[in-house]
Amino acid sequence: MGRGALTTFLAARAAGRRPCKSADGAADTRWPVWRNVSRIFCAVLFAALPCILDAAGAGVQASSSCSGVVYRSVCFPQGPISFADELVSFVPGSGAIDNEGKPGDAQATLGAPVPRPGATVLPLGCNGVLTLRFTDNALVDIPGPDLYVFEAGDAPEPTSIEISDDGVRWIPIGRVQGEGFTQPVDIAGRVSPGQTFQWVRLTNASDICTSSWGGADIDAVGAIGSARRVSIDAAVLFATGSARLKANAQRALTAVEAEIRGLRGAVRVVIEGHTDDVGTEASNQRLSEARAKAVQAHLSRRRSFPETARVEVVGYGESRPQRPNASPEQRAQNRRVDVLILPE
Ligand SMILES: [Ca+2]
Ligand SMILES: [Ca+2]
Repeated sequence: MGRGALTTFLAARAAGRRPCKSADGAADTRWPVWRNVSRIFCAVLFAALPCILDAAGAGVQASSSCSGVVYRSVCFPQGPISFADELVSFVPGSGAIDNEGKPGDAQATLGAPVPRPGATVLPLGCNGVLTLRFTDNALVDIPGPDLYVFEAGDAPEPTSIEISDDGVRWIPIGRVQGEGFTQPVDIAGRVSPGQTFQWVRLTNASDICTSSWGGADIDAVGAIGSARRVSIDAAVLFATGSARLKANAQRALTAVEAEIRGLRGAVRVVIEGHTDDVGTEASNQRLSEARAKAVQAHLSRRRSFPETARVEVVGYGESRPQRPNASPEQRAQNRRVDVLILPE
């Protein structure tokens, strides 16, 4: 490490910043030699695990300019819940193998990006399609980038992005190709204000897929524009067909009520009612609206909503199932009340 680099390093420490990586991540690609020297310096001088993690790209700390956590220089205001939670499906394309000739692990794309080296990623392969879902959060449009695809290959390849609010109807967002490890995506102009999305679909852009190792290597997918989502089983709140809260319903609402009470600043709270597909569409629509209103009224009586919160009630009937309504278990999962907490 040269004198200039050492001065920069110490200045960063004095300023309370983490010196292993620049604020915009430029050091990772512009000065690879200094990056390695910095890692050794960090390990020897401070023996600090967070420092090593940061140099490796994990980025798990809040910073002065980020209210959540930073992963590889990208701020995720809602922290670890920002990332995709569930693998819906993966259809590998040709050449969907890693450098050792092994197929990737689609589960590895869930959760936060993994520190490298040794990161497990998913090669999409030529025409490969990966569908993921957010469950404890949802994607929403905010000013600037809303979604990040963490791509781990040395030569990131174009990937088409689609999003959906029901897993059936898909909105094409466009094609992304990052110059580094992250690929920012802005959904503005393609969605309605305040609309939330749980599904994301990544498809390898086949027209440029020419190598034997086709497609991008996906590490993680995170929503920087993220709404907190809490789903409550309707069976613990209501009797069958009823919109009157059970006597002990408060027990199931305690956790989300505590979250709502803790909200600060301008936020939007949306209470959504959902049913399965049993009965008529019209009756399910009425029931879902009535149940969402019952939850909102109950929380209002308890003065749970901060004055700065804008509260909305929506009934979606049977139009947004979480599962295909193909079994009693799946129908039960679709009967629910969702509470979404969004940035204003
Ligand atoms: Ca999540
Ligand atoms: Ca945006």
